[in-house]
Amino acid sequence: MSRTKTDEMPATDVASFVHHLQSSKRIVALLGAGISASSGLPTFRGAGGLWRTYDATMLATPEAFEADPGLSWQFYSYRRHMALNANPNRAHLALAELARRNPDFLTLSQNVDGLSPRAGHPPAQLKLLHGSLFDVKCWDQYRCGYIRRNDFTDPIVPALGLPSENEGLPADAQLKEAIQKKKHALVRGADISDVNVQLPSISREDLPHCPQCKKNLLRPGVVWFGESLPGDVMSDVSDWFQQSEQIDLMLVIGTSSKVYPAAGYTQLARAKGARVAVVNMDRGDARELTKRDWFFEGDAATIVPEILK
Ligand code: BV8
Repeated sequence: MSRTKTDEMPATDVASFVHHLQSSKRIVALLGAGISASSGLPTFRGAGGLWRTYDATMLATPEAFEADPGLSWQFYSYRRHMALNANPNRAHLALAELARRNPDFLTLSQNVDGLSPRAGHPPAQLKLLHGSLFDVKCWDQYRCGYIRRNDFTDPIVPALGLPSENEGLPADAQLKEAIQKKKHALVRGADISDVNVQLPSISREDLPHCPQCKKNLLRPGVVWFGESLPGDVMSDVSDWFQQSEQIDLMLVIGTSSKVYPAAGYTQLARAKGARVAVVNMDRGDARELTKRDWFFEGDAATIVPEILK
């Protein structure tokens, strides 16, 4: 947290937060990878963060998919596998409960892991800003437009099955290590064929293909860097903000607030009067807080159910 004058330090006591929550009507939450950390899913930039080794801006892009769809699909198939084997935690459940209690509460999630929907969060009050690992769509949305939602098959095609556990290193570690080597090659723009990785390079015909146009590959239904957020989601969110005369509270849970336009919603809420409560393991990611706000340091899975009960 950037050092502000002491009289502007945010509150840290739950009592004053609960008092404000009880008198709040219009509430909005922005979720990031940190809310799913306790479900066993690595974050992107935190300690041991998944992307610390993979570098998001290289793998989560259309260019990376075009350069090596097999590598991209192995990265996403691995994350689908991990998310399917994870469970929503008490923070996901507490937010779903708050949505059921308060129709004026809206959750904006940057996460693609499917844990908020699986927590029973009312769908009309949950906006997945960056799509979902479990949506798959034709590479060519312009000419074909095929999209399949809630595809939980794991692996999505046999060729994407994780290397079997009995080949020495646990499959996940082996896959991560191999992808990392290949990723460095991608970053360097080197010819990845000269990168000796254990990762089986998957031929194009073994990757998921679009059943509609029968021509293009299917791609993960997530929003990559440089891509616009889904138009329907963006207009729902802007409608919600426009309909909000005043916003009473914004919860910012488990996010480094580095990715836009998602991170920009906090300022939008402030402009409508919102007081902000940040839940994060790292003070450094709780920025621009004033004495009107709160900062709760620690694990979202522990703190969120506490402060929302
Ligand atoms: C857009 C899906 C415009 C994929 C994700 C050049 C061209 C175009 C745009 C840009 C550009 N340069 C910059 C931009 C903008 C860019 C951007 O913001 N870049 C950043 C890096 C600066 N944004 C975009 O590209 C967006 N699109 O702007 O389009 C446009 C308009 C017209 C035409 C063309 C383009 C699209 C961004 C979406 C990218 N996709 N995900 C995938 O997942 O593979 S983003 C990805 O990062 C995830 O969704 C993730 O959720 C999100 C944000 O990260 P966090 O969730 O915050 O995770 P992180 O690890 O960073 O932090 C975790 C936090 O939790 C930490 O604070 C940690 O302390 C805390 N924590 C850890 N454990 C716990 C915890 N807290 C509590 N409890 C714990 N236990």
